[in-house]
Formats: sequence, C-alpha cells, structure tokens
Amino acid sequence: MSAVLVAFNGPQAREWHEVLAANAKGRELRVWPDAVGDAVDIAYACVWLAPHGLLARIPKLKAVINLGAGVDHLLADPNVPDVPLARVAHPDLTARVTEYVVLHVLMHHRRQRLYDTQQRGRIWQPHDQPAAGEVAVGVMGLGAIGSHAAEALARLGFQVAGWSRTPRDIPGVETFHGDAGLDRFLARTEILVCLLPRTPDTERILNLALFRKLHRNGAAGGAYLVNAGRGALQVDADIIAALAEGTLAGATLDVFPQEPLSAESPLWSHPKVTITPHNAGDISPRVFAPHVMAQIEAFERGRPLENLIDRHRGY
Ligand code: NDP
Ligand code: OXD
Repeated sequence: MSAVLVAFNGPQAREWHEVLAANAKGRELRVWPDAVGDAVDIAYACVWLAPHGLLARIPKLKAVINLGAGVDHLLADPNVPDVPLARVAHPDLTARVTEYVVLHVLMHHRRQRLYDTQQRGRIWQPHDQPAAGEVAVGVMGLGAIGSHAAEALARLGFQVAGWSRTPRDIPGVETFHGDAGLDRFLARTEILVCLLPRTPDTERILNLALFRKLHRNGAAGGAYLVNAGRGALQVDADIIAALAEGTLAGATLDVFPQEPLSAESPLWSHPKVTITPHNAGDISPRVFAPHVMAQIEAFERGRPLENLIDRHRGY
C-alpha cells in the first residue's frame, strides 16, 4: 500500500499525526519534516501550510488533501502538482465558524463593547436596543460556511443578504452576486461579515472605499465589520481610518495580512476593535481524520475525492 505524507505546519501537528495514524488501517504514514523517507513510496499528501516545493518532490503523488478550508497557501505554491486537490468542507468546521459569526454580530448588535466599558467605570446606563429584525447583516461569500452562517443569522431574525461570485439561492436570504451586485449589497448592509476565500479578485477588497458604501444610518447605529475570511482581504490601515472617520463603528478581526499580528499593530489597543488569533473555526483533527482516511481509501477504489478545489477559480 502506498504511503500518506502528513505535513501539518502548526500547533496541532502532533494531534493530526496521532489521529491520522489511528485511522490509517495499516497504511503507512510519513511525517514531515523528520520522517518523510523515500518520497517515491508516497501517493497521498495531507497538508496545512506546508512549505512550497515539498509536493513537487513526490514523484508518484496521486492526490492532496488540504487540512483546512482555505486553500490560498496551497495554491500559491508555483509547483503544486497536477493532481486532484481537495479541502475541508465539514459540518464541524462550518458550525464553529458560524458560532463565531453569530457571537460577533450579536456583540456589535447588542453593543457589548460599550457595556464592557461602562462596567469598568461602574456605570449603570441602558441604551436603546433595536430588534434584530431592524438590522441588516450582509455576508460576503456564500459557500459551505457563508451560507450556513447567513441562515443562522436569518433564524435570529436579522435582515440577511449575501454576496457571491455566481448566483445563489438561500431561503430567507436576499442574494447578490458579482461586481454588478456589490454596491447594492453594501448599500443595504450595516453589519458586514466576510467569509470569502483569498484569490486575486478578493485581495484588499475590504478597503476604505468599500467601507464608505456601507449603510451607516440604520438601526444598528453605524456600520460594523466582522472578517473571518482571510487577512489579505483587508487593509488594516483603511480599517483604522474608517474607524477614525466614523465610517465604521467597530470591527471584529480574526485574520490579518501578517499573522501573528505584530505586537506593534495599533489594532491591538484600538477601543473599537476586537481581535482573535485566527481561530474562528479550527477543525477538530479527531472529527476530520476518519473522513480523510476514508476519502483516500475511496479514491483508491476509483471514487472521486469530495470537496475538490478548482485551481483556476482559486478556491
Ligand atoms: P467556499 O469555497 O465553499 O465558498 C467561497 C464563497 O466565496 C463562494 O460563495 C464564492 O462564490 C465566494 N467567492 C469567491 N470569490 C468571490 C468573488 N471574487 N466575488 C464574490 N464572491 C466570491 O469556502 P468556505 O465557505 O468553505 O470558506 C470560505 C473561507 O473562509 C475560506 O476560504 C477561508 O479563507 C475562510 N475560513 C476561515 C477560517 C478561520 O478560522 N478564520 C476557518 C475556515 C475558513 P460562488 O458561490 O459563486 O462560488
Ligand atoms: C482556515 C481553516 O482555512 O482553519 O482558516 O480551515
């Protein structure tokens, strides 16, 4: 049986190795960087943020599984072999990112940052609170995760719209698509949630010009940004400028152009910014590993991999 290479570059590396090994059913696992062995025996690679060039050194590679949803790092490898590439699109990950989105949309909607500040000053001061049904939330990216998050927000009663590259139909969600639909989507959106992948078309899309198109005078009392897509989509200096001029009233950022975010970044101490360390949706290796190994076994029997990446589309 051909071997599987595991190249997970991150804090969960050991856990991935252990749970993939526990589900390997006799298939040999090779672990980057210390135990790759003779690359000629390897047919499958399970990767996350693996060094570029690693895959091109495996002469008999048959398929690659990206151990995360975002595939920008994998596709940025100029020598990624011409084999099927698949990624995580799993209910476990989707549910976790949806939790994050709901938490932070509600945080802005319910003005929790303001009440936190008041608590530190022992100030008992209620403020007007609109109902969810008066507030317009817009979700950029209506894929596996964005569509799920949009539906959850709609169930909470928000007026939810979504924007995608191609037309989408989601019950309870007003949908827009393409460049032609973007301005109308922004003009009705008060709380903007970004769940787009990083592609050449989406890089730096979250900039000052875009923020100025949001609906600032609605029931939410300002426009807010929640970005859990990719850091390269946002221009940090434009977020700070938008907050300074009142175009944005607050922002939640899980992702950054440079990760980890530099200790020098003014975003850390900005009173209107909430920061999390790119963990809106860590996938559980325990949950996903059986699925990875089952995919490989099915592929060996001639079945296509699920959740294939379209390398020309970029996601
Ligand atoms: P999908 O590939 O399922 O969906 C991508 C969505 O983005 C689709 O609706 C697609 O449109 C839309 N899209 C892509 N390009 C454009 C464009 N140029 N204009 C408008 N819409 C566009 O991805 P997932 O939902 O699984 O994940 C989305 C992203 O979330 C990942 O790529 C990753 O970067 C990020 N992520 C972040 C995590 C975190 O911890 N912060 C965890 C998991 C994911 P269409 O429907 O027309 O194809
Ligand atoms: C991601 C992930 O793409 O954690 O960020 O899956």
